[in-house]
Amino acid sequence: MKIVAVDAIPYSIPYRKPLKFASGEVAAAEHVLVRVHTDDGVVGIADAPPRPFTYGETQRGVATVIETLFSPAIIGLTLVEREVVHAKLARTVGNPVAKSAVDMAIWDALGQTLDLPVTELLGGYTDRMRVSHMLGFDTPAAMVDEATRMRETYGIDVFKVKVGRRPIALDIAVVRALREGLGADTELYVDGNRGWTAAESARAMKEMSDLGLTLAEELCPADDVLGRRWLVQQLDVPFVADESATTPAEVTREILGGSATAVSIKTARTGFTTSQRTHHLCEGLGVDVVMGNQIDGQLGTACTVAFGAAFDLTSRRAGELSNFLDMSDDLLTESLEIRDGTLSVLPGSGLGVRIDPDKLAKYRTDQ
Ligand code: MUC
Ligand code: MG
Repeated sequence: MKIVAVDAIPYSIPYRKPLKFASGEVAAAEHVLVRVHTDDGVVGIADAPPRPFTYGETQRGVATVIETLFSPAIIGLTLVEREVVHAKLARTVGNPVAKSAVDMAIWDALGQTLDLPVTELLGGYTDRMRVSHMLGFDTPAAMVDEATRMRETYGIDVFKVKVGRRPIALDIAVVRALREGLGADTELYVDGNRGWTAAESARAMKEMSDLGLTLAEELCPADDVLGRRWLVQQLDVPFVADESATTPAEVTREILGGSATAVSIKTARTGFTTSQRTHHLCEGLGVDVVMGNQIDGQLGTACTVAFGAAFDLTSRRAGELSNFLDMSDDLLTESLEIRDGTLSVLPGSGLGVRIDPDKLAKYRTDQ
């Protein structure tokens, strides 16, 4: 159970179609595979997707902070000393995605060691989640086509629509086309990635008030403190904090300050250990949770569904679990399968996933 080595392996897999949104664009999964090795020969794995436009981390930075600071700090600890690991990693400021991958790889190794699924160690509430698909910027017709294809092929009937462009009419036209094209029963919600001002957000939400949206996420910057509170007070749907609530402390600040009324939990940035803290906080505060997507590949998605399925609150809403479908390939030996709009937790101990060594050799960029 003792940690003897930690690897951080950069790799790059192109997307078939880049995902575009108000704060950036992702054309390739330039992530870091993290492996935690124990003295019993167990290898836990997790994925770190650097998102410079959200947290300031880069692929090289993630690999370097793990190799130079995190690995020496945790070698010699055992897999059950997760709070000691948490405290040691917390001595470095920031780097949420790098810390989270180390944390989740330790949980995977622990699950394998105990021969139990991580999702059961976390909470074991259910074994699956409904899937929400995220639609990046495009023309109304192309976005309706993509949503229709997702519904026909995978049974997905919940869509998060990226908004935040100017003029606001561009995105309103998309959401209206989606509602008309998909019908009244499809769930639609919007995510602005801070692209609009509070006033633009209020106007857009008013103009879309007949479209039956269920959530609005991060439409304007949380730093515009009073504008954001003013916006949130006038909405009749939960307002989801994503980039503005990346730690339990930020969640507390956003919710108690009236700047959000729901929270996106992303395992890519809070791992399992801190996501547990955020979940318990949201439960105590009585706010909705969405399991978000950090534009994850299959390994990251396996982590999200393992956590989301572990609790009642996190499994109630559809989780954002499908963006890996846009990647041209992946690293796992067996592909995740979305069926009838649902993704099941993988069976087996730990996270239940294995890396294909040929694929890793093909896509790693450090050799
Ligand atoms: C999301 O929910 O915002 C896009 C940017 C980011 O930070 O995460 C993704 C999805
Ligand atoms: Mg978001």
